[in-house]
Amino acid sequence: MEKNTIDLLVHNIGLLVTMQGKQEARTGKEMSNVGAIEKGAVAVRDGKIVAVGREEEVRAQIAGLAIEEELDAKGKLVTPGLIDPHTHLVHGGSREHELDLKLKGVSYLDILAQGGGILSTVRATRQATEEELFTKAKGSLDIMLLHGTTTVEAKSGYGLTLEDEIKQLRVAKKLNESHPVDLVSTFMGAHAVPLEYKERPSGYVDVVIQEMLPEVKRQGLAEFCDVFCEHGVFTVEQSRQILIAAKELGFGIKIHADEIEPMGGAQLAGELGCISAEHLLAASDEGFEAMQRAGTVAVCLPATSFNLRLKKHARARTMIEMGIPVALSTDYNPGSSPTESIQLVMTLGCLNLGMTPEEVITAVTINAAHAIGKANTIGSLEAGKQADLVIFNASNLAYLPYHFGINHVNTVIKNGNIVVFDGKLC
Ligand code: IZC
Ligand code: ZN
Repeated sequence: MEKNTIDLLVHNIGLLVTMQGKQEARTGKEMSNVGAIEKGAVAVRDGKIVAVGREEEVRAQIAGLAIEEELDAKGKLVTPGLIDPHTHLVHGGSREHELDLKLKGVSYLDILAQGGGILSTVRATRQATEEELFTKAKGSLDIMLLHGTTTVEAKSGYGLTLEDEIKQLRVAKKLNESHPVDLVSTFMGAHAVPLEYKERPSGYVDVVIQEMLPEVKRQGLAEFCDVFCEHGVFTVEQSRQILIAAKELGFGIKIHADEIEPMGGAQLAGELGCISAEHLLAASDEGFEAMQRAGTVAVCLPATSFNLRLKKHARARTMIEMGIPVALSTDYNPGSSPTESIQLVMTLGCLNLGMTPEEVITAVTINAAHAIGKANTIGSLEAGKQADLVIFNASNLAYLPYHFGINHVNTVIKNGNIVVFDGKLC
């Protein structure tokens, strides 16, 4: 039977950005429709939203019900919980030693080709215990939550043996079970060719397809499979083989496409019907057309291009105009994007990709939800969806990307529970 009480009423919201309206992935001008309401309120019961809108309307809707707790938003800005749809959350070690190489002009792919980069994190991750990986990733998840992120996609890909990939995925599963932030897991055994297979990369592709994918599926440890399709990593043909095998096993599929070299990864994403394609700095118009036809979400990662000192940016404006839904993400990882802050990414989305504050908030809420197949439960504030919302120390959307490099979060509500209050974890 329905409870006749309201667990939490968030009221006195100055500007309530709901993302109400079209719930399919948003493209073109729809990316500017953020469903903003002045003087708003949100009523929550059992972790879900029961009413959302202008405060007087919400109060009328819930009239007669006892309200267990009221939270005064003090006229501030409220948005849906932010979604980070592309991270390499679970890993051992860090790579600050690469900064010096980077400053000397050594490229990301050259560092990898010399056995560093991803492969140095593979060594650290293989050496780490499950507990050590858990503690480190939990620290990062706490930082993400403090910055307003309530759902995170997390990839494996630093184990590169069946056992070590499973170790990473088990950590993500345990974090999902124990941390307020929800995790969505992606198997990325095809993140790099391990040194053991340096002379025989096709042998490693066989291991990924024949051993790893079926076992990860059997243990139910990942929803998605991703491949790093890049010069010197996995070819388009190898990526195709792996993603087709994953699709046949029932995984959703994703691809790191055309980040540094134009490889045809975006075309492959469209051809195979990937749910998302990531990076895309070097993607061609043909690649974009294929993605547009397939409805593939473009996940742009501007903190990565910033950190790699690339002169180029993903062509977000072109994609938005072509009708490709654009999402934004941190790409949090120890090499090319050591930051947990989705707010920094929002600033870079504006300043480096030319997106407006409205397009940016769409990209980290409803479109990010689509990139991980979760738009039926998160990504907007609507009756029936999860009560994931953020109160910012701001009165309008533009203030978030404008005042950059700091944390604007005041309060985070996750599944109806206050988990960050006054900028601190509860
Ligand atoms: O550890 O460098 N790009 N994978 C693809 C990464 C960056 C993560 C890393
Ligand atoms: Zn990545």
